[in-house]
Amino acid sequence: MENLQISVIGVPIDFGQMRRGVDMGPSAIRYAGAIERLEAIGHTVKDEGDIYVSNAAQLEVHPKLRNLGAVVEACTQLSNRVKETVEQKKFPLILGGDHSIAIGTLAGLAHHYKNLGVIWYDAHADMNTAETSPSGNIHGMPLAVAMGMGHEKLTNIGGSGAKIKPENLVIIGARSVDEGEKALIKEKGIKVYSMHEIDRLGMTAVMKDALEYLASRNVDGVHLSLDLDGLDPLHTPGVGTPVPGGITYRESHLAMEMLQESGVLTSAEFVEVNPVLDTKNSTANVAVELMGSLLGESLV
Ligand code: B3U
Ligand code: MN
Ligand code: MN
Repeated sequence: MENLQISVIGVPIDFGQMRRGVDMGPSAIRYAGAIERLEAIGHTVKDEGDIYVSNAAQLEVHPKLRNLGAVVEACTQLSNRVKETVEQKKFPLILGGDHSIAIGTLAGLAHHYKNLGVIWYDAHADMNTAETSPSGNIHGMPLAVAMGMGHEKLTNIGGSGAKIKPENLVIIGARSVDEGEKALIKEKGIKVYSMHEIDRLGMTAVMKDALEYLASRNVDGVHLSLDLDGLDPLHTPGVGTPVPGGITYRESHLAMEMLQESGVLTSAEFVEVNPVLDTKNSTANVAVELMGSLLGESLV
């Protein structure tokens, strides 16, 4: 396995949804030993600290795009940091924060990767716009924004236009998808491995197919965006919107190991860890264990 230069960037934001505390995700993940774990594999790890996000309650009342200004500010900073990290030939590892931060991550990656593959590991499709969102929460919108849809303050982060192509995206673990998102998935022909496919085919076949699909698209990099609510809440209870019937702990390790084996991964983010909703920091612990499998830890 190749030893990487990993840059860890924390994004302590909870404004993309309504439950406070997910801004403590980066601290919880560090506390769970992320840096040491990756160093033990043999990687050179630099903790770049957190980007600055004011944790003051936002005054902005925008019922369809909650805390828009704060999200734009954080994602703009993150986009620049991710862009610089890639330019320095380092591997960006982003710690959330709620999933709205993926808007910044993907905008930063898009400066370098013109045909990026994205693996979205999540119970949700995160493909709403202000018009289709049932909640007004921006953490349910990052994939729509990255495909160039939504408020222009969001789609213009890191430059105007789409940052990823719908045909270069795979979603794994979906089981709570809104009507507007279903219509968009159909319209764009997006590859989704819902819980149905995972149950029916098994995770081995799902990952094999997903990786073959991305390879057939000739992607120039692969980003993993892992929302801890993709797993079953039995394993990762510390998330804002748990959905029962999710991916198991072992299936998730297998998915990470297969992604590592493929050798195509170029960046990753772990989001939605909310230690306030947790006991004994268990969700951050799982995040760090999965990071180990993703980045080359061997079992024997
Ligand atoms: N699809 C719903 C719920 C949701 C999305 N992402 C999370 N929850 N974590 C929405 O609000 O857009
Ligand atoms: Mn989710
Ligand atoms: Mn998500």
